[in-house]
Amino acid sequence: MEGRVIKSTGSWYVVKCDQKYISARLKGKFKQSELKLTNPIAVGDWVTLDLEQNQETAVISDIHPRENYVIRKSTRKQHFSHIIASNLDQAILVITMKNPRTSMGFIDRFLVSTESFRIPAILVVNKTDLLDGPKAEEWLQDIHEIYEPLGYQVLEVSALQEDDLHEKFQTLLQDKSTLIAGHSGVGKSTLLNKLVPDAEQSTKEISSFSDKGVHTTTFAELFSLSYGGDLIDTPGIKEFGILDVEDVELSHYFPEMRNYLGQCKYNNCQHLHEPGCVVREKVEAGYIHPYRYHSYLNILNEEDSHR
Ligand SMILES: Nc1nc2c(ncn2[C@@H]2O[C@H](COP(=O)(O)OP(=O)(O)O)[C@@H](O)[C@H]2O)c(=O)[nH]1
Ligand SMILES: [Mg+2]
Ligand SMILES: [Zn+2]
Repeated sequence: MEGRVIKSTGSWYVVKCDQKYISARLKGKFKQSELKLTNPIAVGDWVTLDLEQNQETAVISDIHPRENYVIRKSTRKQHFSHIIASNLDQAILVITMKNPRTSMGFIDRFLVSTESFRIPAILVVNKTDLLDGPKAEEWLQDIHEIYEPLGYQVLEVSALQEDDLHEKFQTLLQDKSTLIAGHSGVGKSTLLNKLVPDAEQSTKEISSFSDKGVHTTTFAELFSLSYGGDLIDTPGIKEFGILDVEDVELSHYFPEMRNYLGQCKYNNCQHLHEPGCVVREKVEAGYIHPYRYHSYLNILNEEDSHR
């Protein structure tokens, strides 16, 4: 049998096979990739599984190669990584101006991550009902003006007040696997429950036979959309760690810098103070937004301090 892992609680996995949900586990040692992982199997993985004699539970015997995945550094084990989710078509970052405020720096870190994973990203501005006054208008305008020219779609919603979100998001979500991320409190669950009305219910049903008291709130979970496709909720993710991005590579993950990269005087230019740096010239000439360049410098600094 084949299926897709929709939930992981540590030792048990919930696998969706056709329309059925099966509790499955791994038996014995599992062949790992060259990555050092804390979780051998992740939400979004396609797996082969064999039913056990009771016909209710199954053993996972094989994992299909991942098309892509998002990963973060393990908080528990040094030099280990944790796969958050795999086989994604796109990622939505839910952002809010207030309650809580999402900083541009956070948005840019997220976008560097998705660029490095080669996953298209969309920004969904939530809680627009709370936005009024010139400050809010300016913030919203900045978001559109900075990110849309880079190829990131920006959508505005009020997950709390809008009731037609299922239809509003159909073109975007249909037949795709979409990861949903964002700070805690931005409204991911509220949005998810409008897009998958039975999400709360299905979570509870599946939980009852596999969880055994494990805290699942920090694990990702996959929910199926009625028009095809699915959403992967990622609670408890503060940010994706930017793994394996070398300093000289970082600018590759800023789409607005990519075009100029071959043009700097030095081919290992980090676009700081090097003479003949075309990226810096473009910042000064207004072709690259100063906020974005600022984020670039911050990420470069942070990454250095981790080494
Ligand atoms: N005003 C307003 N509040 C919202 C909106 N969406 C969600 N909230 C509220 O924000 C809080 C956090 O929402 P939740 O969905 O739990 O956020 P999550 O942590 O990202 O899953 C809840 O009290 C929601 O009712 C919105 O569009 N407008
Ligand atoms: Mg939530
Ligand atoms: Zn340069």
